[in-house]
Amino acid sequence: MTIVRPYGDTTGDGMVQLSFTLPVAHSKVAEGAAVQLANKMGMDPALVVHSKPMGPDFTFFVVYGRVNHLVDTSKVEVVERDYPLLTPKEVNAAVKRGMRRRLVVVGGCIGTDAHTVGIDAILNIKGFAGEKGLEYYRELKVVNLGAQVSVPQLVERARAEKADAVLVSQVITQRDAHLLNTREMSAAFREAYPAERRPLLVVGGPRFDETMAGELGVDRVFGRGTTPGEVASFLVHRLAPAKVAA
Ligand code: B12
Repeated sequence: MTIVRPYGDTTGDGMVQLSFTLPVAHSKVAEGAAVQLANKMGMDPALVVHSKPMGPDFTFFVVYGRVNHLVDTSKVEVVERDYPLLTPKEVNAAVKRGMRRRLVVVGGCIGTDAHTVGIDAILNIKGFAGEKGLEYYRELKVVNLGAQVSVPQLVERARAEKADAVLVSQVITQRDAHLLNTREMSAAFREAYPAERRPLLVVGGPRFDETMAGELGVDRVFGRGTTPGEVASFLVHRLAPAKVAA
């Protein structure tokens, strides 16, 4: 069974819920406009189940309704994890054997982005979702540059620290800032380093498409819900691979 439909009240009834804001003052007309939009998007019938003024000139809506579209799960393209998940102990052992020195990670939020909670979840010792962050790993040296790091600053620090991997977080996606900043960052590293010496480039954030690594010029993209263990395992997989199995 690879063909599925959304589920609301009964299996396969096609019911979905959608939220959005229109630049229209809260009114009956605004609600009608919301239904019209939902209809044009293929929801029929569509019911406004929540509407709330967002200041005097905008309205936020939640619309519930039926779509007729089918989804074929056999045609879905995703990035599956193609490396084993290791424990901190296994990561440390692999780095020690494979690199014979600590693996250096430089991380931060670039551009004007000040959302540090995500990168801290990965790097800080306290970690995320019950897992310790990369600072906890004895064989990893972590340099967390924090928020609003410029690309030149990041490149300079990566060089100074002899970084093996550079971890960048981008949470703000307004006007595709996350994509533009990531492309700028990866181009700067390609210019600053000979290909074989360039550090591994990793970006993460809640609204990245994980299939876009190649397009963005980075080695891996991590999306929402990423845990530090996944990142540490990936770093070892790419930087000390042969030794993982040893
Ligand atoms: C907390 C927060 C803030 C705090 C940030 C505090 C801080 N020190 O980080 C403050 C109040 C400062 C803030 C400010 C702003 N914010 Co804000 N903020 C949020 C909020 C509520 C939560 C973000 C968060 O902490 N998530 C928790 C972490 C753990 O999740 P995460 O970031 O997704 O990280 C995980 C993964 O994505 C991944 N990951 C992330 N980074 C990386 C990096 C690597 C290398 C890897 C491997 C993985 C990885 O791993 C993490 C763990 O799983 C979100 C809304 C939301 N609910 O998400 C809005 C939100 C991100 N903010 C938003 C906005 C608009 C702003 C402001 C512009 C508001 C304003 N007008 O001033 C400013 C911008 C400031 C700036 N210069 O960046 C918008 C962004 C919209 C958009 N399309 O870009 C959001 C989505 C709210 C909204 N719905 O409008 N914000």
